[in-house]
Amino acid sequence: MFGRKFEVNKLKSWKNLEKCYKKFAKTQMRDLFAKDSHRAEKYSISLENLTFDYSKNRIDDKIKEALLQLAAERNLGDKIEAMFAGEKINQTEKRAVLHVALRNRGHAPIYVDGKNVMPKINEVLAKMRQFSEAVRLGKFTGHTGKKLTNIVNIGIGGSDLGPKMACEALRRYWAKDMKCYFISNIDGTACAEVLNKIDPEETLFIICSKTFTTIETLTNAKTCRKWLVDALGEHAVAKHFVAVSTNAKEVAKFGIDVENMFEFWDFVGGRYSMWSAIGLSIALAVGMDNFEKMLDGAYAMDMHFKNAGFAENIPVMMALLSIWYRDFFKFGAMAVIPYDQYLQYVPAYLQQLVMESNGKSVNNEEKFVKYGTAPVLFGGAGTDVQHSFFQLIHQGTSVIPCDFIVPAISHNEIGEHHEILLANVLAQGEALMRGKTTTEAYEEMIKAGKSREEAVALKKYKSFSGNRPSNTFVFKKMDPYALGMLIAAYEHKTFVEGVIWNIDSFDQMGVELGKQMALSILPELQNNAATSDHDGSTAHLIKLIKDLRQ
Ligand code: G6Q
Repeated sequence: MFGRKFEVNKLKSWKNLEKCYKKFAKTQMRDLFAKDSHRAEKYSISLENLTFDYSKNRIDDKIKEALLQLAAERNLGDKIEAMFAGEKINQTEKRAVLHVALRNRGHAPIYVDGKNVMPKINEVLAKMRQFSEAVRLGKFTGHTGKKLTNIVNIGIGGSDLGPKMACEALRRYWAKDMKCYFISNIDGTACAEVLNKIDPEETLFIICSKTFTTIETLTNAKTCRKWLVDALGEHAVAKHFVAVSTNAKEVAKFGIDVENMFEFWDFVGGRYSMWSAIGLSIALAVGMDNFEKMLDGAYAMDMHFKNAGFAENIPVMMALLSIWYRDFFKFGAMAVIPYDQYLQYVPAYLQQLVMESNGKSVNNEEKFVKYGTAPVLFGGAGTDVQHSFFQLIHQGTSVIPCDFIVPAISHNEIGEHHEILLANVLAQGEALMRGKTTTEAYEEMIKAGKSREEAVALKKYKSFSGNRPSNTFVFKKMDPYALGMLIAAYEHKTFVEGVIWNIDSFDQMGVELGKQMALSILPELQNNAATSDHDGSTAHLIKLIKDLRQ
């Protein structure tokens, strides 16, 4: 849709960045900090009470300028406008990309194919409010009249990770008697372990599936339906099952009254859908007011992204730094470490957002790209991960830029816990940046009373190369508004990266091949049909498993 044929790595700004890299690669951040006492203020951006500190990165003003030139040369501004205007920027699927419309709290019209999408969006939000309030107040009850207090979200991928992450992030806002469960995996264990814990009379199942054809979700939904019908009878289904989908026909076919269906649209990508009715479990758990506060936070980030100059734009700077490391330093991975137990599912959520959106090798001009696209993203909650993979982050042979996320105030200010947590996140960023030279390591050991011989023998093991980048997000407290801001920032970062890499961040064709092949293997496992057309290893594994199952 953007018309021009070109290759990103031939752009003038790209070539310039290659030169910048050569000159700058050895520069030490600890020297940059020593030279400039205002570096932290200079390289921080605040939006309300959220601050993005990117000062511990291997950049200076010149590099920043060169990165901004790349954004300009890729016409980023026009592309942001195109997304917000509802243009069909998902070019392989010929769809608009309008998760921003779902949280368009200013309610200005947004048109797709000449039709304003806002009235429908607001209608569904109103329906979510009505339904979630009725359930929470015990007005909409189960078949036997009991209050519905177990919410079971059945979905997978984009229909699971967002609601699961957000429900956990906002656990402190759950109604006292409400409990949320998530079933995604086709592994029967996922279903069994949830069903073992709950009472059918008090359970509401939300089947979340954009297409309503996903085998895992439909299989799990059928199992749960049977479990409920066995306990309460066929008539109970209407009171215990609702669906969130774009596919009314399949919803009806499954046996759910379309009255109990919450609609969304093909301009909402699965991994961008937690702001739609896919977030119904969030609304049920924390209440619609809080759900809307989450939308408000995302809207604030949307407006910042749309209107702030690129040099002062959080998602734009996040993306440019990521590209700097991925394509010029050739770092292949990044880590996201929230220092907040409630954010423990954020890395898993971002894994899908980043790797499914930008894990691509063909550009928008049907050419294989000649540069790196999405890095591997992994992470986990601090401080736990300091005691697992941080060894590699500090001293491994790969440099892995980190994002640290931390609220200044905890929901659980117990004794010194939060101060210790805060000290740890700050220490990690500082240690990664500064490192420790062999001389420093040696002197430290001597001071601590080690013999010279021992200190010499250990000084390399105890040294840290440092110069390892990190960003730090600090905000006041993990509330719905802050969560909305944070997640929207990562969404837009992902979009900017896709624009610069000239790839479609909104399709996911890479997940198809495995699905397709599973369908062909299934009958071979179920019947005694001979294995056909597989490589030797797969055929061997099929036989082995069949033998073991007999
Ligand atoms: C997300 C992907 C994918 C999708 C799941 C579930 O962007 O498209 O993760 O969300 O495959 O799809 P359904 O919602 O259609 O069941």
